Amino acid sequence: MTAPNSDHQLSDQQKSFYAQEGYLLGLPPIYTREEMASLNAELPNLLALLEPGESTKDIREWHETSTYLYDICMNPRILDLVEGVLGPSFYCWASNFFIKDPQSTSTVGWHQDAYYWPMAPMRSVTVWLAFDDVDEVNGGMKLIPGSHQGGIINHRRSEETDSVLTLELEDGTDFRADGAVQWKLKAGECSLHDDRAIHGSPANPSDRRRAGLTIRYSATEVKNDMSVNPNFKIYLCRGEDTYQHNPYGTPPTQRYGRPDFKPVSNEEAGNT
Ligand SMILES: O=C(O)CCC(=O)C(=O)O
Repeated sequence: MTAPNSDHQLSDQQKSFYAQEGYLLGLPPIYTREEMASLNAELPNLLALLEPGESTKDIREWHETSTYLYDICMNPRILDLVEGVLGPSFYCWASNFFIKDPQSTSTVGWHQDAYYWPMAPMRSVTVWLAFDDVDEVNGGMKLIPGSHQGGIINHRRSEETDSVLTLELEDGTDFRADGAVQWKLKAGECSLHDDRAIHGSPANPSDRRRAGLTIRYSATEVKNDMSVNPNFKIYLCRGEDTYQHNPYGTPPTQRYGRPDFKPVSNEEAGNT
């Protein structure tokens, strides 16, 4: 057994739980409440860059142009956690807000991230960083433990729902949702989940906002299909990139900025 030498290095027990169940909760906080309050106080500067007709879901890959987000993605406490599941060499390639305002009817349909992403092999992890306290009352995420071991299921089109995703899985037909784990996080805490794990979230009928930032990391062996997601750029976080499969982005220099590309749709961009 190897003992972790920092708060955020995963123990052998946490690594085997992740391998078995496809997620990790109960991790030490990334940010204190005060730090999180100050990050939240900055958020309006980013929201101010949204154009008419856009929503917070359009804040996608803005870590490429905002040190505000890039610094979060490169936080060594987060990288220690990610290294525990991906190994020593990995990169960051995506960040995206999932914000449900109070009384929002918006949902996230059940899905597997890997179904959307034109990337192989499937060795990616999502960090879901809570900007608010998140639980069953304000539309917190749910995940089916062990579902990452069942293979990738064909997703259906979901035009009749309030889901922010266009393709989803159906409870009872494609899988059973009754064993789902409920996400409960305090602001400043995060979770990890496997790119094949089935997850989603209901509406937020409460008076509390539910905001989280997803950050996606992949092992350097993972190659993106540029013909499907031509905007793809990587930022090496740890180790060495001996594969050189993917194009590199340039780290941002300004605090807030937006990239000059616009994905046409989630499906076409290969994003969730
Ligand atoms: O924030 C949510 O409710 C869902 C997030 C999600 O689907 C993801 O992290 O892939």
